[in-house]
Amino acid sequence: EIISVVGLGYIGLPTAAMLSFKEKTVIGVDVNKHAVDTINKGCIHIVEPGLSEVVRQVVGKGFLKATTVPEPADAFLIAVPTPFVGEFQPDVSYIKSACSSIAPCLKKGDLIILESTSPVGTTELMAEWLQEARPDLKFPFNENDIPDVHLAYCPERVLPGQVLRELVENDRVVGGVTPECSRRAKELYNIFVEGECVVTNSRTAEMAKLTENSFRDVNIAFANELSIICDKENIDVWELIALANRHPRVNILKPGAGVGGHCIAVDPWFIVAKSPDEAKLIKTAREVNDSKPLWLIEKVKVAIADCLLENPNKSVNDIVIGCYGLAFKPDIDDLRESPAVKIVNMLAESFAGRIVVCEPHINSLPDSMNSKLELLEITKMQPVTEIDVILVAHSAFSGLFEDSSKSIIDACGVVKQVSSSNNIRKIA
Ligand code: SAJ
Repeated sequence: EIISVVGLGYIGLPTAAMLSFKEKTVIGVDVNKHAVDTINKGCIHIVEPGLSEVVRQVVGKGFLKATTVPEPADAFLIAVPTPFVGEFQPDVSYIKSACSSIAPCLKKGDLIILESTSPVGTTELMAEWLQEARPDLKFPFNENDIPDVHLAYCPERVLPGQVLRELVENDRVVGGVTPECSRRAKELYNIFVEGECVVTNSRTAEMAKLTENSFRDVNIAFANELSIICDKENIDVWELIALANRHPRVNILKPGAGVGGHCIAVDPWFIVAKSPDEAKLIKTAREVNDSKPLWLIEKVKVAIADCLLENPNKSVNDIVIGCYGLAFKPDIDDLRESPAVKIVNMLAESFAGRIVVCEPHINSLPDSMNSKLELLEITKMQPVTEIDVILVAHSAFSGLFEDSSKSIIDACGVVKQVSSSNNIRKIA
């Protein structure tokens, strides 16, 4: 049995690695020649703990190879990106291209599984695209069909940073277009998944993925809204949440600089785009989370104004702002869709003084960031800054601010000592 994984990114490559680790012959396909060449050397082009070791082994043993042009296989697993375009409309063009590229390789009895996060109905659309490309084969359109090629939607649910463990341990939702499609897909996941593979139809499976990430987004929005209300009411939101969470049926998430990454800040829009009148709460949660960086920037501006008032001899140009953290969440090096990056860039545009940035997980700032920003080592920050802005709760930052007498804007609860208000803590 040969399994082809189309799309060798953050999901496709670990999945290909796990399948080949179980001694299956896996052909990885990606349009990115650099990624393909890197993998064929036994190396990886993404960052994920433990992955490079597995890829080195499976490529070395000949179970995994990568190519830019699809080859015949018995099962095709599609894990390509589904970004949004314009006014938050999902872009399924990568899935469409993946379908066109594998269509010539398909034969009777093959299985195709879509893993990419997708709007409801995408698996049915795939059947249409594939049917058009291969009129000689029968694809499934409803649960009563008896197709030549089986088709299912099975979303990934792994947490970046823990992908290898979660790929194996998490339960999977398996949404076959027909019951036989589900059975075949479940059989494939059983190769490496130790969690339960729960069967449903493709539309429910598509919605399940969007629901999981929207649930998290709505709950983070609740925490972010609370942090803004508490700031106004002069209440420490972290203490408040800890107290409320002692209730047996309350479990509030953590407020922060906003919601980043390429999943939670994107997927809810796939629901909103299709049901704009109905998805009121989901849309509002997105807006609450997206507006948090702007609210924090206003807090920094107030801190700058206060600093100038307290030091009449200083001008804006003399003030140094220290920003702590750029990653989209704690203890990772991934800056994609990071609210911290957005905040730091916007500050650089609007603030005349110096801005120093500390991100312990990277060695240089990406070219896309404002050129006036300076990356400093953690120990070089405190001696030069006037105002500290903590954007990511990296473990490396804990305990760093406890003796500070500076103006601190703590977006993510790193500072444990509370004095005046929650978000601008003047620790005197
Ligand atoms: N965040 C908060 N407060 C919290 C939790 C998270 O502000 O209490 C922020 C983080 O700082 C980050 C963003 O939310 O900016 C997203 O982080 P995350 O850890 O919640 O999620 P991701 O994007 O790394 O992964 C999510 C996971 N989904 C859920 O937990 C429901 C993961 O299981 C999915 O597989 C992944 O999205 C995906 O690929 O869809």
